[in-house]
Amino acid sequence: MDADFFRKLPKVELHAHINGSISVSTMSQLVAGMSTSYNPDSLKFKKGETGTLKEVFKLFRQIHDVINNEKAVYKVTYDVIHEFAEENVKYIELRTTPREEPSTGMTTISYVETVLRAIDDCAKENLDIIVKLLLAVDRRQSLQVAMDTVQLAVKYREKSNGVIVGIDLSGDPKVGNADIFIPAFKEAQKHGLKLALHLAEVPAPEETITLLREIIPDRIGHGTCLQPDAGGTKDIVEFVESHRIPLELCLSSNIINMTVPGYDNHHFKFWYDLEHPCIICTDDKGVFSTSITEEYSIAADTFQLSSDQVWQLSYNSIDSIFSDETTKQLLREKWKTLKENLLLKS
Ligand code: 6MZ
Repeated sequence: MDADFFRKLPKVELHAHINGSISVSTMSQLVAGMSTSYNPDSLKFKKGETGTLKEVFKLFRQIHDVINNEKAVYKVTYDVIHEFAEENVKYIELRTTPREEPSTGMTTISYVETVLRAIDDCAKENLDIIVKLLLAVDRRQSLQVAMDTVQLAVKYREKSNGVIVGIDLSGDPKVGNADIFIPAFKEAQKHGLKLALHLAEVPAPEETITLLREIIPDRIGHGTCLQPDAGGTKDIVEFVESHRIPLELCLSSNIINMTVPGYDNHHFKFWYDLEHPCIICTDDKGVFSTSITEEYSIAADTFQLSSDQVWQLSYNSIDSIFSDETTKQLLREKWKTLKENLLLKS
């Protein structure tokens, strides 16, 4: 399998934060038009660099300083969708935290409307990619803000004709206690929104088991420390396994921010060997200087996956998307059409 195989492989991306996915090209164009001292190269980790979670989250604050108006939000969203489409991602669920910026007049409402407008404009271009959106709750926020985000998601799901499909919980995993958001997550479930929660990105067994039992999320982001040898517990593993809660796994992100010591040690292996639903994702392709193509290639190299296994990994991800059976069937047909060509050539 060469680089071309991984690029041509049809892919699903289910864990991509919009502002973390910004490419150097987009960032350079945005910075060029601003009176800012930020150098686009300083707003990401270069290949081989690592950093603490504190450093990672400082970068997000700096990126937010640049993406502080609707025009920039539009451009990032629009460019990110095109970049994933170029990598043969056929279905993507982007996620983003509605943000207000009084200095530019941007509100959480105009933020969400802008992201949806960019998604809609891409759809009008007939790119070969289906784009859905999750609205994110940041762990730093209050329950009231989380409730507002759920209300926004409910309102704009209707207005966007179903582009918004769910709610994400993210933010610095070392900050706050996610238990406080349980009423908001229950409200989201009441309205039929799906939940993708960052859980156990760092060891947090009590928070993790409480959220699992109270909410039963539809997917887990990272799940780095679910297993006992990583700071989790047997009960947590049993819960996740018995409920078959899919895991969004972001290999390079975990290595770069040092929550996993090396690719060989990544929990992908633990869950893949259990035949648990595992989805390869990028997290923040811009910040971590990676791509979904590279992440598949790294997974294949590290865990000695054959081309058939890689194809199956990508194909099985379709089962975990937050869309209806018709969309899943459409994607499965697409994968089957593309399969023969891809595997015969490799
Ligand atoms: C937790 C993360 C994250 O929402 O402005 N985010 N949250 N763990 C991670 N692993 C490294 N990577 C990104 O995108 C940036 C926001 O996504 C979340 C953080 O809340 C960050 O501020 P948006 O589009």
